[in-house]
Order: sequence, then C-alpha cells, then structure tokens
Amino acid sequence: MGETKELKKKLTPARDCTTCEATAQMIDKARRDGVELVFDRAASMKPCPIGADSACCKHCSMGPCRLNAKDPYGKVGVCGATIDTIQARNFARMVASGAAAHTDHGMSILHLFGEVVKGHNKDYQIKDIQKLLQVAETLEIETDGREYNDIGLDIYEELMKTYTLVEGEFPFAKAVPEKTLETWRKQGIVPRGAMREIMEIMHRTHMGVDQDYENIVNQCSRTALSDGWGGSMVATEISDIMFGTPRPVMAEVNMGVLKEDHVNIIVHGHEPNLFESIMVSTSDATMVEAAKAAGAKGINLVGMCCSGAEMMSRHGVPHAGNFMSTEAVLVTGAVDAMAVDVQCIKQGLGKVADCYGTELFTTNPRCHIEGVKHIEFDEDNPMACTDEVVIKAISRFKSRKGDIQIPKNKNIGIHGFSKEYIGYMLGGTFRESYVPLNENIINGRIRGVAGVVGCTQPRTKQDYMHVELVKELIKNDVLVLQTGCSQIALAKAGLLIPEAAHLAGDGLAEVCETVGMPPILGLGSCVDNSRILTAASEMVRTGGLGHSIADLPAAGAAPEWMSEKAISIGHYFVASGVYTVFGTTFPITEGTKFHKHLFEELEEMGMGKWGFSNDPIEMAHMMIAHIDKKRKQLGIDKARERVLMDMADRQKLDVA
Ligand code: BF8
Ligand code: SF4
Repeated sequence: MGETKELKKKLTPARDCTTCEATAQMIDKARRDGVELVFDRAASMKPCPIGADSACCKHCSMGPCRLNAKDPYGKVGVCGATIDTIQARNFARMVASGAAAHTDHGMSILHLFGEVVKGHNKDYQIKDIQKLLQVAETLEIETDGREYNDIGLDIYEELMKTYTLVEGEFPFAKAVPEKTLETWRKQGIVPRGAMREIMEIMHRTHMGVDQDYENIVNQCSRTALSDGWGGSMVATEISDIMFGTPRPVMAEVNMGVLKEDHVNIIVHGHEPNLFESIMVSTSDATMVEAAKAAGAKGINLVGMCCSGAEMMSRHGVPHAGNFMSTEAVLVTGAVDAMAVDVQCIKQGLGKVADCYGTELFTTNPRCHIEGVKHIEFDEDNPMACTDEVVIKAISRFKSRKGDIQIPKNKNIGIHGFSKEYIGYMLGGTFRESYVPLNENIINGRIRGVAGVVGCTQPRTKQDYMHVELVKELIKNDVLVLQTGCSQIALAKAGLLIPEAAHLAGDGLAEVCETVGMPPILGLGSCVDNSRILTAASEMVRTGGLGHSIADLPAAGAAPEWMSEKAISIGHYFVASGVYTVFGTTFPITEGTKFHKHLFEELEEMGMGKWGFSNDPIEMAHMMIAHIDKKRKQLGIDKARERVLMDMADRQKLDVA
C-alpha cells in the first residue's frame, strides 16, 4: 500500500500518457487496482542522461568511461577512445542487434520454407504461386516448365546466402536499383551474408579495433542493408509465398475487439507461423465446441504488435493495439490467454498477467521469461503448442474471476497493401504498374511519398506524434506508407479509410477519390518495411523520378521509436537513400563529428541522411522540405505549382 502511495505521487495523468482512449481507461483502472504499468515505471525511472547522449562506454573493464556531452572533446576514455568512436560503436551495436532480430526471424521463416519445399513439413504449404514466380524472376531462377517445389528449393538455396554468404554480394542485390547499388559498391557497403556482417560489426566494436567513426558507420550501413534488403526482405517475401501476399482487407483495431462472452486469445510478437497455426487451432470444431461447453459464445483470436499487424493484413484478424498497450489490454480482465513469441515482449507482462489471471505463455526457444510458463512452438508439430494455448484459455474462461471491463473503442480500417497491390490498384487489375503513381507525382497531385513507421513508447504521449505527423503530411499531399505500431496508431485514430481523403490536400485527395484508396496505406509489420524498399525500387524502375532511391521525392520517419530494430531500419533507409527523421530521443551527442556524419555527410556520399525532431509538425515540414528539394532537383517543382491552380487538369482526372 505504501508503495502504491509512493507510485501515485509520481504518476503522469493517464491522458498525458496516451492519446489512445482505451489505453487511458486501462491505465486508470490499473491504478485503481494498484497494478503498475510501463507508463508508471517510466515515470519513476528517469533516463540516464549520459546514456541518452551515448557518451559512455563499457566495452572493457578499464572503464566504464563517461565523457561529458556538454564538452564532448574535453576528455577521452581510458584507452584514448574519443566521443566519436564511443558513439559510433554504441550506435553500431544497436544496428547489429536490430539487424540480428530481423535476420534471425527471416532465417527461421526461410528454414521452414526449405522444410516445406523438401516435403519434410506438411503443416505449411506454398500458397501464393504468383509471388513464388516473381521472387524466382528477381533472383534469375529458371521457372519455365518446372515444378513449384523445385523452383522453391532453388529460391531457398539462393536466399540462404542472405545469411551465410562469406564473400561477394547478397542475393537481393538483384532487386536494388542500379544506381543505388553503384553507390553502395563505391562505398564498399554491399552486404555479404548477414551473419558475416553482424559478426564483423561485433568484432570491429570490440575494444581496440575500429576507432574511426566513418569506417564504423560504413559497417553500420552494410549491416543495416543486410537487414532491410536481406533478412527482412526474405521474411516478407517468403511469408507471402507461404501465407499469401496481402490484399486490402477490412479489419477492426483497438481493445473494443475483445468480446466479454468469448474466449479471448491474444497473440503478440513477430513471427507469423505461430499465429497462422493458432488460427487453425481456434477454428477447429472441437475447440469451438469446448469453448461453448465452457459457456462461451466462441473463440475470439486477436493480434497485437507486429505479428498482429501481419495477420490483420493477410486475414483481417482484429488487432487490439500497439506496443504501449500490451500490458494495458490485460487490465481488461477479458484476456484469457496471451501467447508471445519474440521481440518487444515486455518482461512486465508477467506481473500484470498474474494480477488479472491471464494465462501468459512464451512459445519460442529464444524468448523465455522468468516465472512465465513456456510451451514450445515446434514447426514440425505446431498444433501441440497452439492447441494447448487454446485449451488453457478455455479453462481460464470457465474460471474467470474479478470484474471485466472492456473499453468500447474500436475502429474499422483497410489494411493489407503491398508493393504488388499498390501497382494493381493504380495500374489496373491484371498487370501491376507504377506509371500512374509516378505520373501523379510528376504532375504534382502527389507531392511525394513518406514512410511513417516504428514503435510507441512511454517517453512520449502514445500515438500522438504518429497521428499528428501523418495528418500534416497528407494535408500537404504526401502519400503515407505505414507499418508496425505506427500503422496501428493511425488505424486507432480511424484514418486508414478512403474517407480520410478529406483530410488530404487537394491533389492527393483527387487521386484517392478517383482510385478509392486511403491516403495512408498500411503495409504490415516492421519486417514489412522491406515492402517500402521494393515499392521505392519500382518507382525508380518505372522512370521519370531519377535513377536511384536517393533521387525520389520521399522521406521516412519513426517519431516514437524505442527499439534497436528501429535504429537498424532507420539506418537501412538512410543507406538506401532516404532522409529519415526520428523523434522522442536520439542516442547521440550533438555538435560532434559523428553527429555531422550521420546528419549531413552521408547525403553528400549519395545516400540519405538522419534527422531529428520532437515536434510532429516540424518533423512533417522537414520531410516536406526534403521532398520539395528532390522535386526541384528532378525539375518537377514547376508541375506542382501548376496543379494547384489548374482546374482543367482536375477535370481530366475526374473523367479518366
Ligand atoms: O517490430 S514497431 S514496438 S512491435 S519494434 Fe516493436 Fe517497434 Fe512495435 Fe514490432 Ni517494430
Ligand atoms: Fe573506456 Fe576504452 Fe574501455 Fe571503452 S574501450 S570502457 S572507452 S577504456
């Protein structure tokens, strides 16, 4: 009780923690129940100011060494390491960890695919033949007259090099626009296998190895690219082949998707195979009968975070919320079981689940949590795990205690866009084409394209930056592509619908109304950021917008980022040629050479660059200014001035 009082003193009011009303209600309820959530832990844990500036090093036991961010060159570490070396090494290790997460995920999916095409695993199949052939074509694998499994086996063997290649260029180099690839070759950053790149980064950041920040950043770029164009792209493409390429689908988002009279099961994590299998278990007639026998009307399967976003995109599975809501959703008391796999799984879930009687299970050998029951998910016998989760959920439903309070909030949106679907939608049903998209950018109806992605976190009001940033971008005719927790934030704000076009500028609104698409397109999970890369490549290949990704009137943002994966994603966008702006905090000391290198010099080397702002409107205008700079360089800035006044053009589009 004393502890609860102590907690109350420092508590941030719920509606200052989040703009998500459902989450705010659950914060209030948790406080009434005396249960601590991530928001409260953040209030009582001030970020370490030295760490926040990345001015400390603990890479050896002569330290830890702390430099002074206010006088960055006043001191060096015991070994003589400068602030630039220390920051670059810290940054590099974030890239390595983030890239490791995505590439390990991709490698698992690829391994499963290998087992399927070799006929060893019958629980999963090739579902999307068109995607299989398309990936084969990209990799220059012969398809004519061949069995699909044989083509699949070649794809498997070729793509395994994404991870294992010791020397040479990784397989999806073939998907990169030529001029972008040329820049990478010039800088020596075309990735080999991700395992090699991550190993090298860990070596180079060991005490007494690479002590030139520019050289370290080069290896950051190479490693990050092995994630975006490597591990993540493999995860997306192979998941599409096995589970189907997403097409637009209506889905409900927010805690209102929970049903008091159903057995509610949440899957939270990142790997689609667990989720795909649990879908089979929950729709099994025996399980549904068992749920009914326990007094429920049925089983309600719901996603959270990234695998949730992926399932929502592929199958329209309802989604209960993003990273900042994973503990809060348990406070409803309505979640009978939550199964987690890997990444962004807060250890704090264990305590909250205990307080509300939710059955919490870890399922992946890589992610156990002390005190939480582990039911291992084995792809060779997937139902053993997923059936058990469902059975446990049903018995928890039967013995539910305590009050249940489900916020009513839910929004319907359209999800499930993909690089392919954007082409079909704009270019015609039978053959994808990016010509209309490029034309609308050239004529200025669409000013440019922005990727707005990434996490939510308690150091900033949940969802606020995402929603305000995206609204400002579409208002200024910038088409927005989204993934991950950011997509969920906008979905909860009710903006992933074609009617959101009324918030867009005239030009973008015209295009959206003509095609019937929302001005904000949700592409799925964080590994699906690779869809933004393939869409950008298609824009370059289609022509009229320059020759490399760096030429495109495009920008990226992760305004509420928190994870090392976000740093890897940000850096692969930068290395690919995209101006990428982060918010909330950035692990760097301003006024250092390292800062200048990331925020200015990389662009001069033909890549993109980093940016930072804590204000969503300012962030939007930094991105828009960059888009306008690119339009000017492409000589299409005049077209934009004309479109704003040209009614004849508008009528032409209406009759088209
Ligand atoms: O990979 S956006 S909080 S859930 S890290 Fe995590 Fe960030 Fe969400 Fe998915 Ni991505
Ligand atoms: Fe200090 Fe250098 Fe050791 Fe880092 S590597 S802890 S800067 S002595």
